[in-house]
Amino acid sequence: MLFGSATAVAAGSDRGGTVTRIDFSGSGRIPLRPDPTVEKPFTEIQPHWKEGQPMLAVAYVSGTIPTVGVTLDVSNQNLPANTVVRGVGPDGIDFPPTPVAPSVAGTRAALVYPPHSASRPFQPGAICSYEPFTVSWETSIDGGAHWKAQAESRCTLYITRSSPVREVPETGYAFFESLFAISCHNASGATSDSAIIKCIWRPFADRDVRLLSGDTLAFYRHKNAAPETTTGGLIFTKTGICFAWAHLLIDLLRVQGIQPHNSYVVLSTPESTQYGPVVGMLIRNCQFMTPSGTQECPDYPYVAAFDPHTNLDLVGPDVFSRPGIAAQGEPDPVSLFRNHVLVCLDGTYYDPSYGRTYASIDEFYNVIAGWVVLGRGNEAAMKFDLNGDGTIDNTDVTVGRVSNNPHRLALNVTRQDY
Ligand SMILES: [Ca+2]
Repeated sequence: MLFGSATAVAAGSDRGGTVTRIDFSGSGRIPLRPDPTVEKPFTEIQPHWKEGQPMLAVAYVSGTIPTVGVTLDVSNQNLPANTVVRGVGPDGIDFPPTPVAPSVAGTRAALVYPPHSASRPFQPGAICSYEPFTVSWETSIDGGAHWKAQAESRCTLYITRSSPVREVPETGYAFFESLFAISCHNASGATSDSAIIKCIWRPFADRDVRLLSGDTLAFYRHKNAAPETTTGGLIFTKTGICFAWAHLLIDLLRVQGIQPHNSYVVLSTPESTQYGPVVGMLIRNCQFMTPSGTQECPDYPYVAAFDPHTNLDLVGPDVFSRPGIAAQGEPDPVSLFRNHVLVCLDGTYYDPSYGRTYASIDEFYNVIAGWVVLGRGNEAAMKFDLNGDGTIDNTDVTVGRVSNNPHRLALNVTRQDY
């Protein structure tokens, strides 16, 4: 997905004049926050722009009327005291003609257009993203018979379908600009909940979920066991685990005023079996060689060492984690999990981490390559460096004992709000 240029500035000088300040207000305005940084995790974007600042982003709820005031810097054209200023915006959203007395300083004149409500509201019930929202500011010296374009204001403007669900910053859900960018950009024009869900899902299905900065978000980027479990953490670090990805999908709906209930579906593995504690489920694909542990553990006959760097892949001798199902930002993601989180919307199970959907939980078993329980194995007997320390010793070390039957164990399924 692509956004409009984020580096452009709010004012244009192509009409001879410039906008030196612009203010957005009105009861429908949504206070946006910049994407989180270490220094500024939860600041607000002030709804006004001054010359020299980066392009402003503002947001409103559909059906509300924006209020805008501007200051124009134009050449001194001997403008009379009863100069009339108006703004001509997109989609008939104009700002009414208003007399403004210029204040002249040498060859320049400043025109301060006080805050005025637009001539019409943003289209009710429809999502929109103006990238940018451009208003041409014009003057008339004959009471409105003739108009001269003086300057243009440009800013990014997001329109949500409904009032967003209230922020809960401590859970990582806040009005971050990238949330509005992804949500409003993809769902532009959508009105119904089901249409909005389909549109917002699109970048997930393409495995191309990007922040305003252009950075792609990832699931366990570089196979690091990233601890981020929330939308804020995912946006901040650009990598997160399945919990964060499920939060992100739900939060993109929440900014449109959609609050799905019991949609957060946690799949968890049983704690243990008769053979020992359960390590987790393997996600496809895995390569299974000849099983060497059939006698000790017939239900989990394959023996495998854990990747010593992540513990989240198997590295032989009987099972190798191989590239299989691509995840967000990772064509070859980690493959061993204790749990997983899906989002159930309109009866479909969305798997944001992988950009896949399932008609039922049963269908999810198709992506399971097998199950791993914790056991012990002897390196010398296996002729394999099971703990990855570079030597094969006559010692017992921790190994995985693996079944390649996706239905060997059953997932526990709980549905909740997050
Ligand atoms: Ca060893």
